[in-house]
Amino acid sequence: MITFALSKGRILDDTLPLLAKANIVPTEDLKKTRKLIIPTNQENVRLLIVRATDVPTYVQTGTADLGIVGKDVLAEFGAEHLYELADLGIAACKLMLAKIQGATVPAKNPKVATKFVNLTREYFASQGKQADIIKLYGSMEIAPLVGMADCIVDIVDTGNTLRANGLEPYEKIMDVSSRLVANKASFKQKYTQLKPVIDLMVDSAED
Ligand code: PRT
Ligand code: MG
Repeated sequence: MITFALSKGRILDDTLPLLAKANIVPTEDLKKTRKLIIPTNQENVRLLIVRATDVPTYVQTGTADLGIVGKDVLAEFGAEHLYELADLGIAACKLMLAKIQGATVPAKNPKVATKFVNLTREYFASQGKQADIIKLYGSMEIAPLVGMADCIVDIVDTGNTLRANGLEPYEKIMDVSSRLVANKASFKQKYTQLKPVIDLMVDSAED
């Protein structure tokens, strides 16, 4: 059995065509079903539909052999625990520092709200700076508006969400796209089964 961990939302939409090119087609309409373990047309391939931030955990524990996850989530989790097999180029965006339009962020110990605590700490440390990091689980944009933080670290795509909240990006931390990852033991033990699936997905991602 090959088990894939995938997250609903934007990654899934871009992943289904890649799976289809590897001749892996879910037996249920993922837009409609409430099932979280989804069989496919291939008897030995199934999909687990999990939270985006939980994909690395499913793969690291070997519950899933393969997963597709944003580089942001992977880097925050600690990419060294998994094999990062390929950049699929899907769900592209940027991890950025953002602040209130026209505001200045204190040079010393700014208060930074984010769900990417590790990446934020590493980014400030790489610049020889410290930050007071405030962990949030979503809607980071609110934090500067209500005076809880000087700035935020969040994913930016079009920039519309920042603009709609009177914020602006000012430093890019990293470019993000989704990665195909594998459990280290599975990759070795199931190599002959996994190899063709990985190759087909990577080839179709490059097209
Ligand atoms: O929803 P849940 O808490 O389960 O997890 P999630 O919100 O992290 O999952 P999901 O499916 O929304 O995102 C999964 C992955 O998609 C992320 O880990 C990123 O790698 C990638 N991705 C690509 C994005 C975006 N684009 C994106 N625009 N993830 C989030 N956003 C959000 C962002 O957080 C912000 O609220 O969209 C808003 C910004 O978009 P713009 O276009 O207004 O700039
Ligand atoms: Mg979401």
